[in-house]
Amino acid sequence: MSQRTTLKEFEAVFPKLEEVLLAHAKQFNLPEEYLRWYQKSLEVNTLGGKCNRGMSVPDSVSALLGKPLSEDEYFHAATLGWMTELLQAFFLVSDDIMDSSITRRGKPCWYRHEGVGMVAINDAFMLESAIYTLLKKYFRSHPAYIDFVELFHDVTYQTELGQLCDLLTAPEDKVNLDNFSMDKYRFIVIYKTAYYSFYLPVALALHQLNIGTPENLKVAEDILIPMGEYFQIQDDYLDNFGLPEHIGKIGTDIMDNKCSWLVNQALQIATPEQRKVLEDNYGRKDKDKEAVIKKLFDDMKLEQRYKEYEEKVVGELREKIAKIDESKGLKKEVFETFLAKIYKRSK
Ligand code: DMA
Ligand code: MG
Ligand code: MG
Ligand code: MG
Repeated sequence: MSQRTTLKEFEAVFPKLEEVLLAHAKQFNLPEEYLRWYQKSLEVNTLGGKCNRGMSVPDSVSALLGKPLSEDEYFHAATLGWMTELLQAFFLVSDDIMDSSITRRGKPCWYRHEGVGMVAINDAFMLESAIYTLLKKYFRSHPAYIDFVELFHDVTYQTELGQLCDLLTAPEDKVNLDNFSMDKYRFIVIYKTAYYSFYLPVALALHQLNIGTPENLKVAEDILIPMGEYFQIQDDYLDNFGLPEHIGKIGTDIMDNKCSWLVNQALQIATPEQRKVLEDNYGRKDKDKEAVIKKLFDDMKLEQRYKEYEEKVVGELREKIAKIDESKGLKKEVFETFLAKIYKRSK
């Protein structure tokens, strides 16, 4: 029987990794006060999240082995998990600058911390570099070392492609609703979210166990990419319908002119009058115009539309999972566990 990790157990691994990262920086004679800066950036940006992505690595390794992990297996799986959290930290620090966000995980975004500002850009790069420092330290002699390195590089690039499209479909100065479409939307969310949030943790687990064959990776990708698409649709839904106190961040999609799931759904069903309301109010840095759009989304019953979508997509995902052939080393449980973590999530 496999065993699920707890946030407490997972978080208990972080101090060791932090120590390794600080010792590594110290080797370059980084002055003490800047070492403290790096430490603060690591702690503020990497800790305090739900760690769904990170914990999915040990959970997947345990499910694939069908047994609880030894101390050493757990440490290595959790270390790979923390690398996904570092990648996430790198993306979030940059994403919050680009999206002009206010809060993250219930606190001001890192670039809005006293004295940080645009130093946050370099801090983001250093969070990314930390992945490779840890990978080299703990996995240099693992048979899949180069697969790990290439996986992180490929997934980072895929995420950057998604972010590019997310940003370019949302110009600050000109709103053009014709620019949005569900095809573009799918591209954006698959690349900016699904690869690093869903495919990455499971691919890492497969490589840790040396069963990251092209066949296994392909089966995993075919389920995890649609699962990640669903996850980002939840994120878009929560941006408007979630409670900031509960989701830890204040939604910005309407004011940011984002090609979000909600606006795409609204465009599909809008009457000419409603389309005019969208044209006149969407994507403006103006609280009153944002409120007009929020009201329109309520009137258009987008919350209910989202709930219908959720039931449909979860049914499809469960069907796909049920069809997995477990004879090549993959386990249905890997995907069932991941899906259970996000189904009907409210944060
Ligand atoms: C998330 O997009 C994608 C990345 C790569 C961070 P988002 O801007 O919708 O995320 P959030 O709502 O957390 O700011
Ligand atoms: Mg954002
Ligand atoms: Mg964004
Ligand atoms: Mg969002």
